[in-house]
Amino acid sequence: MPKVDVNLPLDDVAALIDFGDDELKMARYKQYGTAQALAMHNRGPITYDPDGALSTEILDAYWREGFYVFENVVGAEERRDIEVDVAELLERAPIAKDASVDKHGRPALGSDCKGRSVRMTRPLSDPLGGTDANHGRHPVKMAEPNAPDEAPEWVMQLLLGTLQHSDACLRLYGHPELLNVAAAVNGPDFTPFNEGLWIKQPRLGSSVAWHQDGWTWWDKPELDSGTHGFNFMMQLYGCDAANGLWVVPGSHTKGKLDISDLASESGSDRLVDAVPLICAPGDVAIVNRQAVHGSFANTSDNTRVSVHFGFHRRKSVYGITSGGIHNPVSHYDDAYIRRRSRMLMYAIDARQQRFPEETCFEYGPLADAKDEFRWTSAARADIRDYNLMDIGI
Ligand SMILES: O=C(O)CCC(=O)C(=O)O
Repeated sequence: MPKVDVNLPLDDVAALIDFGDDELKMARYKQYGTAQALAMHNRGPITYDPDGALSTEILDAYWREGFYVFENVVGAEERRDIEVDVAELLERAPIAKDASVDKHGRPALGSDCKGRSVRMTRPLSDPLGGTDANHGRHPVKMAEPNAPDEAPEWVMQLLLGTLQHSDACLRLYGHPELLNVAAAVNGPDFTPFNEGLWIKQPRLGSSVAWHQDGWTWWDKPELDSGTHGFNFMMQLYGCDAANGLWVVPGSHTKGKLDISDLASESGSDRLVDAVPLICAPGDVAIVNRQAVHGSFANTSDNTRVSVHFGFHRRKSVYGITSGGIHNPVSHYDDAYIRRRSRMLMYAIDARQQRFPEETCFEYGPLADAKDEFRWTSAARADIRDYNLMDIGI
């Protein structure tokens, strides 16, 4: 099986990469958080009630905690496809932030995209905390361990518009059981949000400062725990307290929280109530976008590759003018939502071609136009820069 190559000599630097004076506190925090996470009742396979609906227990746990870990969803064969694509994407990463070539001198991944694509970061840094980026939603700076001398100057942290770069990610996007979950959580007329591939390379991966996603509905009377939607996060190699996402359980029910206060009360960026996602390869977490979440610099030996794709309720996006982070500010009318939703149709067809024995998901809103959306070379051209029409709210 090809392995993601991070091009870093590991043995002699292992002992040097840590959180410095805070290393012991960090180690205890990770150990405690892991125990708390594993004691929660929000993990297990995707199961159904006798009437065929997603299990009530799963839905109750998701709405209570703000996240759920679906175990063993993506099998070895599909993970291998994704691994091959991810290895290739990393080979094509720009050699530096805003560079137009990769390390082989070829046009870099994303260099010909009009929409947002690659985010390069300094190893183990926090590029967002304490800045105005993303409507200022990351107020607290995270600890930044020293990078090893051998580290490259830049590492790829995120690729957006993933579905145009990886057929394997496109096929995952059409996963029937996950789309059943999306329908159960957001209603059968659920809509896309956006897609990203998050990569935390060992001893290099940078942090993502604590935040709550969403900016559109916080002050509106209609706000409830699900207004800003959710993300699925498929873990290619699994994840743990060192390289994974942390979530504050229940925080999605509390409206917009003051993250600076949470950090002050905690005495550091180690938020006291947070727990890490603990996943095995092929597990898929569903994480409410309103939950407080973030991830630390990855000082561990383990790579995290998370394939993210998010969905909204139609009523949260229909008729709204929003954007500005993932996509240009746009008005989300019927035509816009329908055009963006074609990605689901292509994904379902691409998946059917690869896994013909599976029963496909029926996406109601575009069921009348199935034949328009076959996954062909013409379709490949049609989805170029599709993420300019992400549905950010
Ligand atoms: O996976 C991560 O480390 C960060 C993901 C995140 O912040 C998000 O999806 O909003």
